[in-house]
Amino acid sequence: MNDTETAFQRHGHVPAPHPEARAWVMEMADLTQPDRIFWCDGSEAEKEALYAEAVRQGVLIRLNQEKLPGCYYHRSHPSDVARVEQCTYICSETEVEAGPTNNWSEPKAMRSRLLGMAKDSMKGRTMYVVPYLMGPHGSPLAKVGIELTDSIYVVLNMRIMARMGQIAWNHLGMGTDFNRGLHCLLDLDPARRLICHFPERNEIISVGSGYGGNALLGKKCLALRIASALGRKEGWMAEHMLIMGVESPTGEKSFVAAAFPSQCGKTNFAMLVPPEEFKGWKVWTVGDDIAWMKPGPDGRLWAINPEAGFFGVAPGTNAKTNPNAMRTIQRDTIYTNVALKPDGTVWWEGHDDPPPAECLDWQGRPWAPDSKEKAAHPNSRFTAPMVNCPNLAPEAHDPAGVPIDAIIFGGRRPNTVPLVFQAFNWSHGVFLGATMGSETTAAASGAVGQVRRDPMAMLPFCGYNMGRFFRHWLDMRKSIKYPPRIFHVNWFRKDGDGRFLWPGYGQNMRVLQWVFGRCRGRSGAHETPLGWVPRFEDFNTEGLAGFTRETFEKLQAMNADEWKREILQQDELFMNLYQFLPKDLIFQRELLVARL
Ligand code: GTP
Ligand code: SPV
Ligand code: MN
Repeated sequence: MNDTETAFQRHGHVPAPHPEARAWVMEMADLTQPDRIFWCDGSEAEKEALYAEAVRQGVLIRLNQEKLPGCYYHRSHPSDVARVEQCTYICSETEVEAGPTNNWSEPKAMRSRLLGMAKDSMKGRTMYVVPYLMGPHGSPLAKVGIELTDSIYVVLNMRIMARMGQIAWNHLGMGTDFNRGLHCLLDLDPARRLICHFPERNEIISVGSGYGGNALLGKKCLALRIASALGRKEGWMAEHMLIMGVESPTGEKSFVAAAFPSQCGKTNFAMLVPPEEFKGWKVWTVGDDIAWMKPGPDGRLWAINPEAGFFGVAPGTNAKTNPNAMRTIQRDTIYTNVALKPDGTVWWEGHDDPPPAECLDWQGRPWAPDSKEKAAHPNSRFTAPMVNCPNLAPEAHDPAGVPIDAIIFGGRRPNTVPLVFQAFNWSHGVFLGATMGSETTAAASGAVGQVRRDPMAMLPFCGYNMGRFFRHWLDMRKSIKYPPRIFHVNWFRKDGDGRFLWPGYGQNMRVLQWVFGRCRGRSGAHETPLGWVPRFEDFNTEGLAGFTRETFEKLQAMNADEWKREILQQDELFMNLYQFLPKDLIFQRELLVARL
């Protein structure tokens, strides 16, 4: 045994201080029969031992440590590169509780089926015990989870994405309120892949996938599906939202939360760098994927980012589109399913560097610029600690969170939906979120580019009945004295030739500035059937070369025929949810039809 292995082995004897947690770990170990149990403590020494072990096993490749210090490379199984919505289940006591938009399975039967699959599955392997904290230590909103996994890759990702190790035991104390997550790789056979949630037991069992949202149980499983169900009971909200701060040249600061579906621009918007013309404006990142929000004693809505890292989309990320992300991922980052260059650095489509003359693609096959296939998988990702982010808001660590002034909904729509409009009021804003549509992306397995309804960007993540989720949104208004203003955006509208009409990325600052002004009663607007919109005069186009009134009008256009079709598509979702749909939303639909 070499030194690394000795250090690695030693952790097998760290005891859990918590009797109830320990009993559950032992019960799961009895079932899965690992050769050894590794209790993660979250320390630096442990981190080094884990990386060394992952490299030894061939799970990770150490990247060029001069150019990318602390960075590693991973390829997942080619059939295991995205979330799998068809294998994701909400196992609540009743089917009604899960609602028409979720897969449901009877909890007892599903649980025994899963435990049957997990039985003996860790023989010859290590079971890692990963205690983790979602949210800043000491925050009343923070939650503890324990993930048991036989994937060292999952452990190293969880270590970046959550506050992992001793800090979680400290937060838990002798409390018994923790999420139980069991994760088994099995043989990665897609036919034996199941991601199951038991909201009533605060439990998650995931088998057969080692990828992202399927396997990092703190993220979509706990922080969205389980947490959304808890939030409804306890009067708070768990949302698929980025959180960002905007500061004006005079030092006024507002915080914004925005829900865009997977691969629709949250990371990019959260890390936005204002264009040069915006002298003195600053944007701060609080989070890029998940927000937990609760009314505060001051009557405002307060939000924390439960995560500690970014699991971001690599393709399209470069120094022009997202310089803050590029700087964030220069160190201590795990790259998954991107291309590997001969010098031990990485590349993807839309990288700053030109396509490498030669490299290995995401499946490890030789790739050259004339290759027909993509070098990086469209859902390839980086896992990076948030403390690396140059514009990280100091408030990201604040247990109290940040007060939200604006909520923005948005989707990926090549037509129909204007660049920006504002809801008339909270109920209308909830209607805008509830009726949101967006093109599907590579973040989930299945067809890409098809418009579907994705209410509040939560279709794959709401842990209970979507109709009741809308009701909860409407009800929240009663406990928020100063509700955030609600907006809708679409960065993705195209012209007749299929080109984006809006430059996007840093230029989204112009939309943000209008939103900021609206929250302070400053920006002008005029009323339309869809909501309040900026006139050309109300919208800052200074320095935006070649951007004319005509382009602006194309971006903001509301076409009656397109909107007829849109309302019919919205009706489909409403019909599906009919018996659970709050009357207010049906009323909002009638009002919209009347206005149009
Ligand atoms: P998840 O991590 O899957 O939840 O995604 P996300 O919402 O954080 O999406 P992300 O910011 O990673 O963006 C996904 C893709 O959209 C990337 O390829 C971006 O380059 C692209 N994108 C982001 N913002 C814009 C924009 O303003 N305009 C255009 N045209 N594309 C954008
Ligand atoms: C998403 O799909 O919305 C993600 C990536 O943020 S995953 O963690 O895989 O869910
Ligand atoms: Mn996401």
